[in-house]
Amino acid sequence: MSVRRSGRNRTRIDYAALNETHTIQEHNVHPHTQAFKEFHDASTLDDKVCVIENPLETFDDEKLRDLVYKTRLLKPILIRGANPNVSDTYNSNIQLSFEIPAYDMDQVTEKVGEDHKVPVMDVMTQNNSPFWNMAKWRDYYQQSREERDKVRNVISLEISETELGREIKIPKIVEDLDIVYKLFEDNSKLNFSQLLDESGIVPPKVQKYILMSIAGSYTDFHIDFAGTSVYYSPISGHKQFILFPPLKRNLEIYKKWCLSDDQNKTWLPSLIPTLKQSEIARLRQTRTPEAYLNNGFAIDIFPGDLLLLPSMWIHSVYTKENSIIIGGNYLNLLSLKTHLQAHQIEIATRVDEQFKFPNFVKFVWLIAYYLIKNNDYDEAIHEEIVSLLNFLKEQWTFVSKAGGKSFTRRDRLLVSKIKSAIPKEVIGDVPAFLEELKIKVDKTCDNSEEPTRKKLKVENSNT
Ligand SMILES: O=C(O)CCC(=O)C(=O)O
Ligand SMILES: [Fe+2]
Repeated sequence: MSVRRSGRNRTRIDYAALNETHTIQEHNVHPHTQAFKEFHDASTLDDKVCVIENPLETFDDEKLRDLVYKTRLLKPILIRGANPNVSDTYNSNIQLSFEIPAYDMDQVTEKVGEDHKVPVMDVMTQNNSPFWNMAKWRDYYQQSREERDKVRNVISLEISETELGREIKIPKIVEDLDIVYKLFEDNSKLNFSQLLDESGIVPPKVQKYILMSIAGSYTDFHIDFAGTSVYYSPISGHKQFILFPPLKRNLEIYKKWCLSDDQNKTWLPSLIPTLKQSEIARLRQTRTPEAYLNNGFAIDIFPGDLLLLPSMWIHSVYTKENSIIIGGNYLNLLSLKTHLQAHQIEIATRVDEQFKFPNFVKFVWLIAYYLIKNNDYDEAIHEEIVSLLNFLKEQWTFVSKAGGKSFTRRDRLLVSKIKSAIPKEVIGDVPAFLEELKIKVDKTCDNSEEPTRKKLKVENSNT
């Protein structure tokens, strides 16, 4: 199982200093809560999110698919009242295929299992505490505010293999987009799933999480692992997100902030300057997606809503009321380039393995294999495929140039890690495989309006 958030690099809260000015109760308030609330008051949604609310006509899977492809999954999509099981808010014109039962905490506990282990985050330190199971968590969740010792949050409990998980059907659009899910799908033509099975490659468990948050919980700014896109749908409660688009300069600031020692003292948005009109004009010239040209914003998420968060958006989350949410993460072809970029950011910000997408690099090789065998790509994802080829070439170059005097112990470890990520038993000879991929890319280049071969040079990505 992959844990979704890291407390790494975070300084401990100085409780002694807090004691001088705060009451014990206030120890449960994360230092950024106030700043979050002020930010929230200051912003409006405008055209920054595609909001589907009270549609006059049916909004179904087909319409959502059109919207996703029109926006290339670059802009957040929020569909209000999408879950028929949340009858208070459900809008019957919304007819999307997914199944998320609206269980309360007792039912969730029963369906997950009382003894099931639960990774619990201490909101103040943002670290996970061991030794919790569902029964203990249920008892804690049902306590009154006065009875609780601390504010705790559960955001990393994957439930695919529980009774609850088996009852949940993820949104059809997510199932269609999730490229790793596709690898494991039964496909008689390619028999891909059997090949993976024989090679001992198992599906990553990241599709179905249950999040259970006590009011006052706060999850500080982060990018979800491998820049995965997210679906997020509350059953109960009230959540608030602050979102920043993955503009290059936002990512640079984010990286520096992650590497600094004082995330608890520094409110990330205070480091991000407001975009000037002249900069917006310049970014437009560089083909920066229109959906990225904003200064960050807050959104409220209610029971029955379905939020589709695009790849690599920087976000923090505040819990207004005790909340239960079903959500999940997925890699998709439209966002392949940003997934690869997010992977480099994780390396640069020294994210621990346990907080990463499981076997990410292996899956990148397998995605390439799938694309070659399935002939499943076109001009629409041209740039993504070029990035894919560049990334894999780089991996291979690093491994094949391994050795020599300048190689440190760290380099050797890295080489063995990169080597073990190559699924040779599936893809066969690596240079031949890369050549095959290059030929395919060249073909799409020929059909594309993009500047062609120049793009194939291996970009230096030592972020
Ligand atoms: O709901 C929360 O507190 C955090 C949600 C989130 O962004 C995540 O789990 O990655
Ligand atoms: Fe997140």
